Amino acid sequence: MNNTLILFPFLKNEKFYRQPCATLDESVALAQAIALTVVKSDLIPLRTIKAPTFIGKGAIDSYCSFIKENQIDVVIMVCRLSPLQQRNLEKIWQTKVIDKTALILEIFGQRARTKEGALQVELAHLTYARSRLVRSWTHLERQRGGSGFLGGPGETQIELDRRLIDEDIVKIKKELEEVKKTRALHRRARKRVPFPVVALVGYTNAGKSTLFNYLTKANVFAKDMLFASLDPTMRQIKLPSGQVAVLSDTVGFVSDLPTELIMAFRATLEEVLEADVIVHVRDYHHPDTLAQKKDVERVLCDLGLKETVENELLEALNKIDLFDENEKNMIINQKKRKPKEYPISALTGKGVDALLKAVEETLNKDRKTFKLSIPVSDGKSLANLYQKGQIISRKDNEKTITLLVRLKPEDERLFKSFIVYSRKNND
Ligand SMILES: Nc1nc2c(ncn2[C@@H]2O[C@H](COP(=O)(O)OP(=O)(O)O)[C@@H](O)[C@H]2O)c(=O)[nH]1
Ligand SMILES: [Mg+2]
Repeated sequence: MNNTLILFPFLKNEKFYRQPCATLDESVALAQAIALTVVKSDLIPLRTIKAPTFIGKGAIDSYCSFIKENQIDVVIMVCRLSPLQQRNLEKIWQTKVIDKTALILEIFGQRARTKEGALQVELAHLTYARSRLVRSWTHLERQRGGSGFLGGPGETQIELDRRLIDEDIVKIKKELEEVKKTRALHRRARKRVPFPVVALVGYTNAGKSTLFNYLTKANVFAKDMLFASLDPTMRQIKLPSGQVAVLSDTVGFVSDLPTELIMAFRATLEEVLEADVIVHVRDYHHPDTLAQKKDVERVLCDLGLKETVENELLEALNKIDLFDENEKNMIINQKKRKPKEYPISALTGKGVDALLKAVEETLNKDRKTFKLSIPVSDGKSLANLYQKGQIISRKDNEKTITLLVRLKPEDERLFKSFIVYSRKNND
């Protein structure tokens, strides 16, 4: 139902900031982020852009039979198509064709977790639809109870007249104003997740989902449930000492993000403001890895996380397996390595333990250490303690269990009656 062909047409003579294959890889990761099955992805070098169809007739024809044989449901053109080009390609290929902006809009639409995020995405979508006069893709359609994601060509086309769009835009802008006014309130209300949140941020294709899967696979919780069914990008994990946290895979940064999507992107990323620890997953093997790092940090700072970026952002230098032995050793042993950088391979799991340990340490930075004595019979409090705190040691006596544990200040009162003594963390 969602077989996808991805094509990246680029001008041969144009100097590119990024390597075309890196852009293509990124687009594949983008498509996978909304569970499309990428059957094939190709670069299409162009001498010129053809006004009616963007790419030339030769290239178009060469995909006709492929699209048919592989039952391609959607072709993603990694470029900006005019409505006419899009329509013409759909006519020739007899399948749905979308461009990069529409793909990203779809991802943002699925990933917006806050009211503000959803509204910003809606606004970007309307603006996009308006700029193309009448074209729209799935986002609006679903809201209107249409046939849903990626139906057959033709049927997903909705004609929205410009006046209607304008009315919607005005309405949404008003709502946005309202939401912004009460933003802090909303945030506080949402802070109900009973466990600390660890957010993975970084560029698309850096390996966030691979790391997410690696970490959650080893941690299948019988009652993972709060989120699993609702939201595949949030899962419970167990940290090395047994403490429970929620891992959140955030929406990825995108190279050359279309400017009209910037606001929507930031609003969608705002969930990181609620994280207790942020892990910046970097594709350390990517030629632009430094530029990407700066980009991510700048956006985080803009979101109000300057303090975090400077003091406690953890960096996962991912894809370490792609370096040869010498390089790898150099990276791992680098003397000047900042304490917050952790070379890992999300694919093989190398280095992930050290990263997790750092996550736990960061999380517990401002916790106090307590010595507690809990009656053996009070299994409930004990279980609660294991979820809330970081257990340092445990000694089982006949009637009581004595534990050294780190707790957040706000959880202290829960275990007040069991406290033998407490001390500030000095590690
Ligand atoms: N060699 C290697 N490839 C990786 C590693 N982590 C992720 N990848 C690959 O990078 C691509 C993008 O990964 P993904 O997790 O989807 O990135 P995301 O967009 O940040 O979620 C996939 O093809 C992964 O298999 C790694 O540690 N080593
Ligand atoms: Mg991903």
